[in-house]
Amino acid sequence: MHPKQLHILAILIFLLLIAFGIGSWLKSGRAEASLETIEAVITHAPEVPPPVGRSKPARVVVRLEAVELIGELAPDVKYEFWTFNGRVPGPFIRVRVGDQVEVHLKNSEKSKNTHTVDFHAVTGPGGGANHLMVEPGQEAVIRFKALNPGLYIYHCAANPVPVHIANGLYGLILVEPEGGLAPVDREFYVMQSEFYTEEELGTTGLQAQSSTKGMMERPEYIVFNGKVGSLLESGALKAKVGERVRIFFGNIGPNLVSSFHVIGEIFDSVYREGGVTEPEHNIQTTLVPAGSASIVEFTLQMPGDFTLVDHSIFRMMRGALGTLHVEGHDNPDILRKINEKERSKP
Ligand SMILES: [Cu+2]
Repeated sequence: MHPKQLHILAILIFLLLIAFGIGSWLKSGRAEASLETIEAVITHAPEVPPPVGRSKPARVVVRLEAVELIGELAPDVKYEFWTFNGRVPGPFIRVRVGDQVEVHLKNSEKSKNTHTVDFHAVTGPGGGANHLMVEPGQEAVIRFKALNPGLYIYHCAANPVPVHIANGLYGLILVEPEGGLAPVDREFYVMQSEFYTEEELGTTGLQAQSSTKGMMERPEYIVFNGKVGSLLESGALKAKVGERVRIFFGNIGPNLVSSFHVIGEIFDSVYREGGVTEPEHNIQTTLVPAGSASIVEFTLQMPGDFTLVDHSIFRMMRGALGTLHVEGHDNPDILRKINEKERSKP
């Protein structure tokens, strides 16, 4: 080939490559722009947002605010919580695989500390935490693509990370698989965590956070949904005989592994460590690592009170105790007390 022809050929290839590059750039831009924008429905524990119900990905806007406030850790026991949206745990976020999640993190102007979010559902350095680091009164925004379905933890990751987690900055995000999860009658959001205070368990008044006890892994309080008794009495979870229940159970730690168990129930299905592929069946107690989550499902056959515990059972004395109150018809074929006459004789 003549050198001049070669030259022209090279220019042509170069132009083609540019055209192709611009084309695919425009295409990806169009794909991003064509996504419907939706404001996320977010809920506080034990409420769960409704299923996503979308067959296509969307851009989902999630608004979080880091707020430091004094609240109740146990009756007459106060603690300065660091929260997302004023509550511990933070809101439940529900999206679907392929969604583009746009997270707006505001740090309240009343805050004294820098905060951020590390989403375990994010693929990328720091789970987004580097981009979301915000000073009091500031706001930062990220967009991430939900690549992997599952139930994930999110938590603050500002320095010192263990203290920001220990003070209450965590929550759960569910990334639904294609087609969503199987429908159930009731869904609940329960999250276990520890609190490390200078003063002993039950000391009244405002408690000081203790990093020394945190490092020794010696919590004073181990609770469900941010405080002792949050799921007891008027806070009990409620359902009816015949209903199928799903519990999204998170364990942030910061140190302890949870042996999650519901007294008097067997989990028909457990999606271990939050993976929403094939569940395990007929599980009595499921191990939930610190910084992980599990989805458990069961159908209610009996009325009464079913107790949620961490089966490292002394922890119930530190607060890890909840109730699922079930109403409906009795089922004596499954369980009943029998009288003297009915007893089988040897
Ligand atoms: Cu923080």
